[in-house]
Amino acid sequence: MGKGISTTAVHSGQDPDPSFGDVIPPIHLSSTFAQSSPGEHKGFDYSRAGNPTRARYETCLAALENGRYAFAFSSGLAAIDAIVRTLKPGDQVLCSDDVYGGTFRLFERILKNQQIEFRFADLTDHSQLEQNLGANTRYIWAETPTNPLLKVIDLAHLAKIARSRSIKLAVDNTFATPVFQKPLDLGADIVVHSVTKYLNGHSDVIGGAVMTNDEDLAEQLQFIQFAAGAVQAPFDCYLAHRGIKTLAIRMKCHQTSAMIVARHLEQHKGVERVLYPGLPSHPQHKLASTQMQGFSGMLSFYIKGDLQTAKTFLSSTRLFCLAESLGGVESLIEHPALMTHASLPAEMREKLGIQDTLIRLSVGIEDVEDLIEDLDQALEKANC
Ligand code: P1T
Repeated sequence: MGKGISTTAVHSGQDPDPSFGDVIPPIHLSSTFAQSSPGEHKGFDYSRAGNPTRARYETCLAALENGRYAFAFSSGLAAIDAIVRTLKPGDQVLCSDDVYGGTFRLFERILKNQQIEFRFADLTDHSQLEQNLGANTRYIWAETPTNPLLKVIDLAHLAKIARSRSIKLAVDNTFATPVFQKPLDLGADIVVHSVTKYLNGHSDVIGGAVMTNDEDLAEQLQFIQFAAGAVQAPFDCYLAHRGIKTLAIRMKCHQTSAMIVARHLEQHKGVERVLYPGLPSHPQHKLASTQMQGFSGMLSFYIKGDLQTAKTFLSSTRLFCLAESLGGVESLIEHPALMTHASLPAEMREKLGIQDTLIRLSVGIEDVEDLIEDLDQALEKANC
């Protein structure tokens, strides 16, 4: 098999089916599998434990991230939850301060009650990283680029610090995707994805995935997947596996258009500041240019004005759909403070810079001239 990511995406886990030679393997919807005598079967006994459609898809997921193991979960948050379930009471996680609001909510409102301590720090600042490591830190948890502020964190540095202290490094690679960033190659122990986003790419599946090369972690994750049961259903595995085939070409289009949109907004009189790792004005642009092979399709910006200006703008776009989520072929727009990051305490949002004028775009694969025209007419309506 070829080593390029497009080849992997199209072929991995997609050998023709042996029964009739289907080039697209059939979907195995069965919840259970016949046994010839107790414990004797053809490799699958019950679909929570394993399913042929899921197994093919997991083969592809692992290959995309250069991992040996992958596990498919029913959502990105279920995948994140499974990773933290490898910890025990008293253990600590040091997490990047800017993460998806739902990740913060899961950590602080559910897993914290199980006596797991979460610390949040700006991991772009290496002194904050060192200061916040404790004797019981078991995971460093990084989203990069972060959601929604697009901060870029130095994964090779984190991996070095983590390794020197026998801490595991977990990276949420949802925004970058393996097309633009491969955390395991940079020294991470675990990669997690909200498959709901770019991997599936068509806004019609909720899913999550965990990839690793660590045999011990893989054994624990497989057990948690089986025993806790938040597995991805076969039909959703099929859809996500199908979506992945076009991942590389979609990502190239997302990033080309996002760069054009970012440059356009940066010179617009109605825009205060644009956050996009591909812009030279981005504080970690240099790091992003070496750590990533592309800058992806997510960008945020501060609109000039106040909450009302932002609301008018958000209600005025026609192509950009006002909705949570990201990474689909269609462009989405949202207001982090009132939508995806509403679960963060107001002081934390303020401190981070998730203000009322912050707007996040997921730039889709439509014609970029149409996208710009849409943003311009909405900015005009908002009196910018
Ligand atoms: O929605 P779910 O599949 O459970 O994935 C959670 C998740 C995990 N990690 C990152 C970086 C994410 O962005 C998300 C989900 N994010 C959104 C729904 C959003 O609009 O930002």
